[in-house]
Amino acid sequence: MSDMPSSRSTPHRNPEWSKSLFTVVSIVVGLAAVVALFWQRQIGDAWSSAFGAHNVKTGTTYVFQYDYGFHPRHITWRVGDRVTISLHNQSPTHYHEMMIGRSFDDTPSAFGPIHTQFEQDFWDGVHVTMSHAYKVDNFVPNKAIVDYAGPKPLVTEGGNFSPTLQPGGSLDLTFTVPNKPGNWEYGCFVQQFMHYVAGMHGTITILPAKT
Ligand SMILES: [Cu+2]
Repeated sequence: MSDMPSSRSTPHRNPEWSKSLFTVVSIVVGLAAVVALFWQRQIGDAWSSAFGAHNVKTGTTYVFQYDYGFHPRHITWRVGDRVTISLHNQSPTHYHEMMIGRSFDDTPSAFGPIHTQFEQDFWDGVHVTMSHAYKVDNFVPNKAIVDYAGPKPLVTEGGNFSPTLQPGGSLDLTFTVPNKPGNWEYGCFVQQFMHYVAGMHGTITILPAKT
């Protein structure tokens, strides 16, 4: 019994010890918060891809190009909605384009087939208004019906509908989402598909018109 009081005889905690405990607890809580945030994002992404929790975009969708990717990586539109893609090349050094389509057109090369563009061009037959064109290297309208509001960029022939922006370039494409529901892809095929391979692509879900 004589040793009982001694085991309890710590009325004052060591202040150094509580300070370091506080630090450790803060770090653990901080890390837990970061992990939770990432986890939540993962779950969110997995949930949207598995169950199609669609955030239908109306009005303007800002699409940013960088070395090498697009932000956002997924867009959902609805047939019949009036929408604008506001495309911005954020790269300080590289040209980037944006094609929208399905499956690939292949060109043979010494290293095997190279995907040069999409086999099916989303923009075929679509009425598009291009505006605010700035630092556009060239633009291929392909089979889209294009109106130019403001400066008209250098228009070239051949291949999918695709604006190619210089570093810092931008433009707006306004159109009514055509009756082409389903899944589409967008990508940058610059430098023999290498931008695409490096991550420059995303997906578009087009929902049927509201009935
Ligand atoms: Cu690119």
